[in-house]
Amino acid sequence: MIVGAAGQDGSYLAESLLAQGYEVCGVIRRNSVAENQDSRLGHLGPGLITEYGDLLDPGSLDGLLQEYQPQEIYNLGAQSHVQISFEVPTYTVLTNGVAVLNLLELVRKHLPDARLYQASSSEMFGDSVDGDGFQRESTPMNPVSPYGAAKLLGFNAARIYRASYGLFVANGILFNHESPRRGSNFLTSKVVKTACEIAKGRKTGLELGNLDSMRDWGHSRDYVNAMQLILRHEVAEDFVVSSGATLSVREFVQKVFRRLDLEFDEHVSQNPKFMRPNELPYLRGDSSKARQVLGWSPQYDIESLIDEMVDHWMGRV
Ligand code: F7E
Repeated sequence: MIVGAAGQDGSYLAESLLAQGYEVCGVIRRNSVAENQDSRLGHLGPGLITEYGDLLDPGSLDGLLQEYQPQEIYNLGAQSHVQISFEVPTYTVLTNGVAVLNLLELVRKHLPDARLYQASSSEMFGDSVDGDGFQRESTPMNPVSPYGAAKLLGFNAARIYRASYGLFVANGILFNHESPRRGSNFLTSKVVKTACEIAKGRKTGLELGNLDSMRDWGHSRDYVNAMQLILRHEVAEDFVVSSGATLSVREFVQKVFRRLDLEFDEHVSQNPKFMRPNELPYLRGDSSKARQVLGWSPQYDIESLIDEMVDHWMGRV
C-alpha cells in the first residue's frame, strides 16, 4: 500500500513494485480536477488499484488497512512544499506529523506484523551540519520551517513506535530528489520548464527567490529504490539517502542555462515573493550507511538528471 501514490515518488514506486509482480494499492486524495488526480499514474493501467483516502481522515485509512491487509506500507503522503508550509503551518503539521501518529496507531492495532516506511526528510536537519560539512543519521536535528518540524514529529513518532511496540517502522531521510514528474513549483522543475520556455521564445524571464542556498539533488527513481531496500532490510533502521554532492541554486540554474545556450544575467531576476521567512542554507548528505548496509547506489548524477528533465520539458512546452 502506497499512501500518497499520486505524487512524484508514489508514482515511481508504484511502477517499480508492479514491475516486480507486487499487488499494489495506491491511496490518493480526491482532487477537484479529476485529470490531475492520477496524471502521474494513468500510464500504469488497471494493474494499480487506487482508492480514495486521506491522512487527515484516519477512518478512511482504517477501512483500507483492514480491507487490504497490506504487508508493506509506504507513507509518502504529505504537504511537501516547504515555502507553502509557512502559509499553511497547521495543515502541514497535521498532515506531515500528527497523521503519522494516527497511522502508526492503526498499524499497531490492526497490522502489527506489517512493515511501514516513513518518508522523512533532510529538511529536519534545518541549520545543523557536522564539522566535516555533511549531514548523516547522527547529526542533530534543528528544523527551520513548519515543514521540517512536522516531518521531525513524524520521524520521532516512527522511532517511538518501533522502540515501544516492536513495530517494523523505518525512516528514510531523503535529501532533495527530482525528475520530470516533479511539480513545477519546486525549484528544479520551475527552472527547467521556464528555461525551455525561454529557449523556445515563449518567455523572457525567470523569477526566483534565494539563489545562494545549497542543495544535494538526486533522482526520484534512485530514491524509491532506496525506500524498498530500507523496507526489506532485516531490521528496521533509519537511513540517509543522498547524492553526497552539493550545489547552490545559482549553480543549478547556470547548468540548465548552459545546456540550453542561455545567458543567466539576461533572464534571471530575484522576486521577494519566492523568498522564505527562514531558509535552510545548506544540505549535503552522507549516505555511506545506505551504501554499505543496503548496497544502494544512485544511477543518476546531476548532469543526467538535468538532461532527462530538459528533454521532458522541451517536448512539453
Ligand atoms: O527549493 C530555493 C529555495 O522548493 C530548493 C521538498 O521535496 O526537498 C524539497 O524542499 C531551494 C530552496 O525544495 C525558488 O529557497 C529559490 O533553498 O525545490 P525546493 P526544498 O525546499 O529544498 C526536501 C528534502 C523536502 O523534503 C521537501 O518536501 O531553492 N528557491 N527560488 C526556490 N524554490 C522554489 N520552490 N521556488 C523558487 O522560485
